[in-house]
Amino acid sequence: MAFGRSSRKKRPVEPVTLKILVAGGFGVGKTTLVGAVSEIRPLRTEERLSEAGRPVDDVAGVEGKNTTTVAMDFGRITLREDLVLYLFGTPGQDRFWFLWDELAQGALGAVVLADTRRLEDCFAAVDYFERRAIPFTVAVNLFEGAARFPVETVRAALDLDPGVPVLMCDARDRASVRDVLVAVVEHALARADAPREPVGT
Ligand SMILES: Nc1nc2c(ncn2[C@@H]2O[C@H](COP(=O)(O)OP(=O)(O)OP(=O)(O)O)[C@@H](O)[C@H]2O)c(=O)[nH]1
Ligand SMILES: [Mg+2]
Repeated sequence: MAFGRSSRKKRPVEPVTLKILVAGGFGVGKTTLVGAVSEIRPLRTEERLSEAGRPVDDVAGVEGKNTTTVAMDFGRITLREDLVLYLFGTPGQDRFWFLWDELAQGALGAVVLADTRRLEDCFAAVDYFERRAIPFTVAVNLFEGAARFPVETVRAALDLDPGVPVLMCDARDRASVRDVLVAVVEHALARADAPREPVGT
């Protein structure tokens, strides 16, 4: 079918922009993940961990860590010419929960980063997205020295719905993080296409 002149001229593509949250427990690698893939210099809101915070800031497993995110990380990645993701990394510590609702506004989906040495740290993020029906993917950040578990073991430990993708990743590695982001977008778009369950079930 002919659509007239407009079909002959190739117009520059306006990319679709999607917002993705990067969540998970304290020190699990959220800021690292955003920094690994962002094609703009990521906006960071890091503050030094202080002596005063020592009783509440548990750095077991990430002893080299000396800063923490106090508001958010922000980065951008072009997945395809017509698809750009804006990444919002959440602060990992409980005292910043009040920021989450603001950050979650308009999010298409989320990555919940997990560390198998302290899996329970990501329970709250999983709960948060389940409750708000925000599609999410769990990405296990493979720290050296952490035990490796099969995906199904992680799924069972987190009591995830069967449809929630679980992936292994290295938050420092661009290609690995990209795979995680593609999985989130695909999962969220598939969920958006699926017929909705009736309210109250
Ligand atoms: N070995 C290893 N270290 C990592 C990996 N990812 C992050 N790190 C290190 O772990 C520490 C914590 O990383 P961050 O990216 O600051 O963690 P975060 O989740 O943003 O932390 P908060 O914002 O404080 O909750 C840093 O010292 C990173 O260099 C990883 O995959 N492997
Ligand atoms: Mg951080």
